[in-house]
Amino acid sequence: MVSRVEELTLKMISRMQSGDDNDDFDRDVSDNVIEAPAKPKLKKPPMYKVLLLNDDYTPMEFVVHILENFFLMSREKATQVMLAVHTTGSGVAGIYPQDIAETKSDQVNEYARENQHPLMSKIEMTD
Ligand code: TYC
Repeated sequence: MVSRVEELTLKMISRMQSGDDNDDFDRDVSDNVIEAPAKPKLKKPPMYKVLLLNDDYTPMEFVVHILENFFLMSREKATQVMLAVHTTGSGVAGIYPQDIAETKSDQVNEYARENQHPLMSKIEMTD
């Protein structure tokens, strides 16, 4: 039994030897090619906000310290975000894939507790 690949190989050799043009051969070969899907089906991971919640007792300087050290903000940016949380009740410290957002939020809550401040953070899925 001659396989399809062998059949095409023999056809290619005879075409090459005879100097024929290769249009039919190209069509035969293209029938045997599995094309990649037009769009690779990779989904971007859902992103989560890490929110800081306001309270009446955590010192402003401690919140700024958190934003600088856990969320890598400049002093100026950290102060802006801290004041936004202070005046509105909550604010976004950062946006990350779920596992990173959970870890950051847990680290902030643990660090605040260790330092006897009531500061809390939580995560929320982005829209
Ligand atoms: N409201 C606090 C104060 O007046 C400051 C504060 C800001 C606390 C942001 C928590 O997430 C917070 N000292």
